[in-house]
Amino acid sequence: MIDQVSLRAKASRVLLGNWRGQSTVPAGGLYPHQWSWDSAFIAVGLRHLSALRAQRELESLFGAQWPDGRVPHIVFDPVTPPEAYFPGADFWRSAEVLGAGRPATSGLIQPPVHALAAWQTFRADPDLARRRGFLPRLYPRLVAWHRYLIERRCFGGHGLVSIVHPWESGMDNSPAWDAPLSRINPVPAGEFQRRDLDHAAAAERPTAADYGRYVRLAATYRDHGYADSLAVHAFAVEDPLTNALLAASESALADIAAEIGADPAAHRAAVAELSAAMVDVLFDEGEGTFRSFDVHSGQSLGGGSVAGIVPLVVPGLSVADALVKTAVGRRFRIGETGLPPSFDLTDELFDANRYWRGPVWFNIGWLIWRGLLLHAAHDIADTVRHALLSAADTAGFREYVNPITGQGLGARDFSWTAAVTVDLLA
Ligand code: 9WN
Repeated sequence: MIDQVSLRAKASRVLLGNWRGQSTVPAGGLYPHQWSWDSAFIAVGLRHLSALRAQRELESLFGAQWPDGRVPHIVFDPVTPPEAYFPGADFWRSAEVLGAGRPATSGLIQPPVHALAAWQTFRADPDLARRRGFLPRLYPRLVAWHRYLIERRCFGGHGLVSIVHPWESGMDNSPAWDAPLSRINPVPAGEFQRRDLDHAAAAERPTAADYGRYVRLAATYRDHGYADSLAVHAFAVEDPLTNALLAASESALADIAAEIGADPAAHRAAVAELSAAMVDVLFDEGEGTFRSFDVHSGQSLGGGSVAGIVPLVVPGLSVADALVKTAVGRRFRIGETGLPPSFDLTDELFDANRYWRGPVWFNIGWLIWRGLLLHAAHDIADTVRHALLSAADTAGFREYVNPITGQGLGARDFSWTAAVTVDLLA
């Protein structure tokens, strides 16, 4: 039996403890800056504790938006020592592209869940949001962000967004990326110094070979001035998670547009177009899941990734029933455990402790919970909700947990684990 009052108090302490004045760090030691999709999930939880802070969380992130519309995946805290995280601001050198006087950032992106978070944040306190002009100020920035994705990242000709680095997927070392990554020549481990292993066990993090390839891809992008073209990007993948969150965020943008007196029609049309393209190009009917599409090889990737069932968050998705069936089937067992593993439990690549190759992540659990509710799978949604709350409580707001034993893994006092907890309790 969960003590909801005490769990909320504990989660609030974590979330407020990671607040740094204008935004929240994902976790003090391992991730001492602002991360893009973390801030969105954080805002969803923070809105119940302080609607003002939740608005600021998103405003500070969009304050670092690039002129081309991209929202960088990391916004560096200028007072945190450079050696606290690798790759830091000195690696990305954003000032060389943006000029001086702007926040130092990375040049990659992360999944576009921000409009969804902005709409939820607005709804927590509409009066405050209206007084502060929260949505009228954020809306054009959200539109520019989505436009960057649609206009600059559609490499496959399918009307779908490509990610150009595993870090952009948010699911860094998912087995789904093994094939495209294997073509990348890794930077030798001696040429850079990882900092993550100062804070988390090596067996719970990406391997040295993964990191060498991450660094190669990021350095190549940087050395081309963060230009987006297939000639620059050796890794270009249409990922169901990114595209599903874009569709869900376009739906939220339609609500935002209606609230501020703009025309929501284009956003509604975008939801329909994106979800039709996803079903057409990425849906694997036989497996009942979405796969990624590798633009360079023309191959489908990663049928075992939980990213394939996250499109449940898309309103009106035509194949939602098939996804629910997959979610409760033997590969994910969500109906029994309530805890979505990040990779197919029956696949030989499943690794219960290693980052995005098996463990349960709370932001993904939250998205699936929302998706199940959206498609009227209320009982399963309730099982997921209870299991997430209990796992967050037992493990102590860890970054991820082992899907079989529930053992806590990765960072401690992880912000989005706490944020999701607060939202699930609301
Ligand atoms: C690289 C901050 C981020 C999350 C990602 C997660 C992890 C970073 C890292 O931490 O990635 O962006 O250093 O491993 O994979 O989803 O946003 O919490």
